[in-house]
Amino acid sequence: MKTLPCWFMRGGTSKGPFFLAADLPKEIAERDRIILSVMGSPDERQIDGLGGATTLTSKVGILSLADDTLADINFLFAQVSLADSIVDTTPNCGNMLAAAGPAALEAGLITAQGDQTVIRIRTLNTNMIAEVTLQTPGGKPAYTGAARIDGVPGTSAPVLLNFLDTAGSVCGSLLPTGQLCDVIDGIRVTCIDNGMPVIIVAAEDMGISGYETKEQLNADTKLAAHIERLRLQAGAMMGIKDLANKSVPKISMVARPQKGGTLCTRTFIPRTCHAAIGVLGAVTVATAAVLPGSVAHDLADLPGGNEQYLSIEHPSGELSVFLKLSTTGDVEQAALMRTARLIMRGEALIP
Ligand code: NQM
Repeated sequence: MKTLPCWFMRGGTSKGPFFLAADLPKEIAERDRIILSVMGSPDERQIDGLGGATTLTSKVGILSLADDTLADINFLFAQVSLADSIVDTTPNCGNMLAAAGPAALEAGLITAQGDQTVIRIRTLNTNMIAEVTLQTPGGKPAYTGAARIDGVPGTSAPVLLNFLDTAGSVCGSLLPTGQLCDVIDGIRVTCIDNGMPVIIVAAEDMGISGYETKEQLNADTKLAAHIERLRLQAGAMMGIKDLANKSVPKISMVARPQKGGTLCTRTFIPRTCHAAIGVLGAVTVATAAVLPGSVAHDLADLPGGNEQYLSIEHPSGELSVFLKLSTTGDVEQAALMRTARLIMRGEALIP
């Protein structure tokens, strides 16, 4: 058996093993063969690996030291397919990003700066830099505290994510079709990428209320087929290639807020409904909400002002996104809070 040092982390509402790039093969096909074996893919149950048999628990983080002064560490996120031998490193994952700092400290890649540590992390997926603030009392990442996020039981230490350059992460521009709103098969859509390529559509236009449970939506095979048709068309208009093998764009179906928040969402990532909403998915939906003329703007109950906390409602609660707008109404900065935890450390074994 080959042995691979491994830190199994929860980051926000996702979890998965973290590895050091130096411990993995450089050759991508060989690297992916090892990742698939560790996770137990392809297999919907991932019975022969560490994967948790859902998209949110079939994720991997790969860490290395940055070789420039803009970042401290590099983080490559990999979405591992359950059904196929696919390791997709196209998009970012803001949830796994929340675990990248603690994992880098645990692995000894970097050291803490005091009771609080600020790390600049480059996501190699899209070459985006985030400034991440961790609690590190006694030089170690804290996993206890009063911070609470919907979708995770209990409380923990906060991990603050400050995104510095998210626009056009995968697609190259914030509005990849050049429009705030397009019409596909008679349905108004907003195609947008502020950290995650997302197609935003009014839930009502997809024949749902937008307040259904994740289980109800996942059982709706007609809706799934409609979403995939829309995704293939909108994805091509967004310039994304090889859509069948990609985990982007996601589709967020939006409705008026139901629980005092800004906007209600049900997000497919992209073939099953998210139990909550992805971090950068939420940043992207929040960004659309502040842009007059977008599908999201029409349904949003906006707090207003140049610095806004937008509460993005989702099936298991809400995710608050802080947006700073320029005087011309462009989104200049996005930030939010997550929590993370080291669950296990040891060695993954590969036959
Ligand atoms: O959008 C799910 C998640 C994600 C990605 C997904 C994420 C993000 O909840 O930044 O966090 O949309 O596939 O981990």
